[in-house]
Amino acid sequence: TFNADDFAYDKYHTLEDIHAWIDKMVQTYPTLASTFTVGQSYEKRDMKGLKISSSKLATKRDGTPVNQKKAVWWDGGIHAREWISPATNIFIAHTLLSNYSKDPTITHLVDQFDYYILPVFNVDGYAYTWSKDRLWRKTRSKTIIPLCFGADPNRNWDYKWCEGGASRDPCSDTYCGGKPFSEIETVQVSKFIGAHNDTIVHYINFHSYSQLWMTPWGYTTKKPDQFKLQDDGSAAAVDALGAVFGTQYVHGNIGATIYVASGNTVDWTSGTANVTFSYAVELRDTGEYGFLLPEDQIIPTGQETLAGELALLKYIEGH
Ligand code: ING
Ligand code: ZN
Repeated sequence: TFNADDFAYDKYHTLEDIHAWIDKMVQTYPTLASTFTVGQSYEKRDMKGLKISSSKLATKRDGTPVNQKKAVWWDGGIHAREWISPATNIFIAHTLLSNYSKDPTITHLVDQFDYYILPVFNVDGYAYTWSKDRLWRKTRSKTIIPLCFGADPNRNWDYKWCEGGASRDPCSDTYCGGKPFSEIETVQVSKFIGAHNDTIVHYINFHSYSQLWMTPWGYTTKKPDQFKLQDDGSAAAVDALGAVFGTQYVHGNIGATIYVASGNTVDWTSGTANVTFSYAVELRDTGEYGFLLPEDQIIPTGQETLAGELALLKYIEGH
């Protein structure tokens, strides 16, 4: 056990420690933080998140209050081995909480939006990377092949499911599952987003690695009608991120920027749930360490990603 401020933000943590950290945040910042769960995983672990919500009303640009706050969803660890993504969500959540009422930009943006943060989406896979196989990616469900486990939770969504850049082979790392939403984890997150899609305007699905800030579509190299509106937000994020330490990110549509990958999370949040500002971010690095990013890069990655995110939130607030 630990106190909120002696949590080692410069280390990677087990799922148990991350869930204990969430509880500690709620105890330390009870007026701002609460827990939520989207349900349990295939192996019955809690999919536990941290909600940040201030009691102040949000305001329009002319200063008049709005009743219904808009909301933001960020998640990490959809792919088990991408450890920097939970760590970055943890760093950002802690910075928002500990700087509320101290830093004017953070205070303003915490008042303007409610935040749902799920640091570890793929809880079973994440536990498996600590216990058995550091480079595991998928969920841990049974498949029709006895020796092959899991589907890719970023190929399992019911939007252009398994049309391209995904595999029907249960032994593949990009296995799309036996049917759309075959995985309990993607079902539960999609239900939560669907139930809140009157308020959620912004989604980020954090991955590593490659240093990319991307928007739909992933199932095709074509761009959606709203591409410019979305990608201008990526440009604002990438500029602010690079200004911190000079880290270079590329932005654009998924299909043209990394590769075609259908049934992915943000195609569904954008195409089905109408979350306009849906992003997929590939954090550090560009391949030197890859998934095994050293712990001394956790805080710098958190700092620069927070700067990018604050710039994007300001952009979204104005659009
Ligand atoms: N890359 C992502 C993957 O799932 C991606 C790239 C992101 C594809 C968003 C589609 C949508 O393959 C990693 N490293 O996981
Ligand atoms: Zn990933």
